Amino acid sequence: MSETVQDKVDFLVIANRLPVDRKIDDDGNVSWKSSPGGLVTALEPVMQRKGGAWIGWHGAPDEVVEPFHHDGYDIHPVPLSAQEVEEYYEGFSNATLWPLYHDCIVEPVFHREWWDAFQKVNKRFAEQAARQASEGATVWVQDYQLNLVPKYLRQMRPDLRIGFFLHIPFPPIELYSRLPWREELVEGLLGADLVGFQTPGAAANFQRLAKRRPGVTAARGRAHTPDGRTVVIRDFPISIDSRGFHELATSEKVKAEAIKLREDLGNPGTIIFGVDRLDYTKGLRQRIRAVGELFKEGKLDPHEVVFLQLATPSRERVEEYKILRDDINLLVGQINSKVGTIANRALVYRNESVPREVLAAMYQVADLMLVTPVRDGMNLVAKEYIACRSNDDSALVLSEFAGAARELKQAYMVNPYDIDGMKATIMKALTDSPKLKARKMRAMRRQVFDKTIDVWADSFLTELEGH
Ligand code: ADQ
Repeated sequence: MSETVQDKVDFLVIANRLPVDRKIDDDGNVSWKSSPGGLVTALEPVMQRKGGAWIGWHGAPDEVVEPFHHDGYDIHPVPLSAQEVEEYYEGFSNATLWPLYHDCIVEPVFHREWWDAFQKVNKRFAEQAARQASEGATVWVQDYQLNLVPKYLRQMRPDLRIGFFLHIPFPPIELYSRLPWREELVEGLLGADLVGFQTPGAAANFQRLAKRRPGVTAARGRAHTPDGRTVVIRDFPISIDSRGFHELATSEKVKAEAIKLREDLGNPGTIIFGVDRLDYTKGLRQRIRAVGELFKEGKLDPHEVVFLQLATPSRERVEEYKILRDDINLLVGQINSKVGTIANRALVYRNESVPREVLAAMYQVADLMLVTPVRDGMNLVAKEYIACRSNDDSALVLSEFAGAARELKQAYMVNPYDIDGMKATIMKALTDSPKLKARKMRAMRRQVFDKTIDVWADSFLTELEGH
């Protein structure tokens, strides 16, 4: 396969971010390393097979980076100015669409100048794809930041096969209707041949909206547009590289890491674990409050039980995220000042991101996993935990508002808004018989190992290419 960047390719992925991170060594040499993520793992082999390209932002503002070849496929960095990062990314994507699509848990912010930037940047991504795609190529657009790309790209290149996948929920019409630019965004997605969602409910919400567009008819997962096209609307629940996670978790290195971790935590009898991006959709406030109360009421003994919560800093320049960070710090401090001792903290909270091996070790030592989002498209953490566990004596507490709840039906389900209910379910998950827990874990493991990330990518692309 050629090592130089190709003029045109048959397969393109467009995502807000590139699948690579820049590394600069001590001598100032620059190299790009694949970022360890499920999407990259799933799509790399497809792109290598088809000779593809990835279009996305490289993560630094006000800088033009030339295209380059990486690990068998091409990378085309799209430049963004600092103002565009503020308005298109932090603004419209993460302070307008993100909260709106997550049931308005926090108030979405509407600014006309953010909308202008959103359109401009989406057009830039579409133009880049239009330049790189060969006749009849397949283009796969990822996520809400690029909501308008299918329509723009269709206008520029009607010959292309265009797929779009939304990684986050799609809200009901009553909430969506607040959006001043709702028509344009629905039209944006209708530019695709295939629009994929995490759950059937999200697909149904979009279908209802599509039907309202003048001249559009939509039923049973198909919308017919006035220009004579058929848009398929369907759910494709995303998953993880289950075998990869399992192999990592059972490697000697991770086993050693797990022993060390357990020691660092004071060799407690039970470890409760949570790991999330520090985001208000993840239900951290509710989860920490519930576990804190169980400690305060003496139902959990801080000499026996440790709650380890990891939260990766995220979107730190968006106001709601700063408020959340401060709230959580306060809550953790309040709990630890009342329960446990200096040597024995009940709640170990780390506001950082950890390498994959460390995360796998944490899943390995966690007797109970808490995944309690107030709304989540899928939630990969729940699936990663199942894939990493070789020990059946463990339990997953899962919010019914995560897309994953549709598949991991044997989890201990909770409504995160119901703190008492969540406390009771946590106690049940800790005290149920090992036999019952083992049965639940086995059923969930079958699910996670059957429906892996490559099954997800293949089924989406098979549907798109058969269009
Ligand atoms: P996210 O909202 O980012 O994804 P999630 O699906 O849980 O949520 O994925 C987070 C990923 O980050 C996981 O792979 C997890 O292991 C990793 N991670 C989190 N905290 C970490 C830490 N402290 N250190 C290291 N790694 C950490 C969006 C949607 C989800 C959807 C995914 C994929 O919001 O609903 O499941 O996309 O479609």
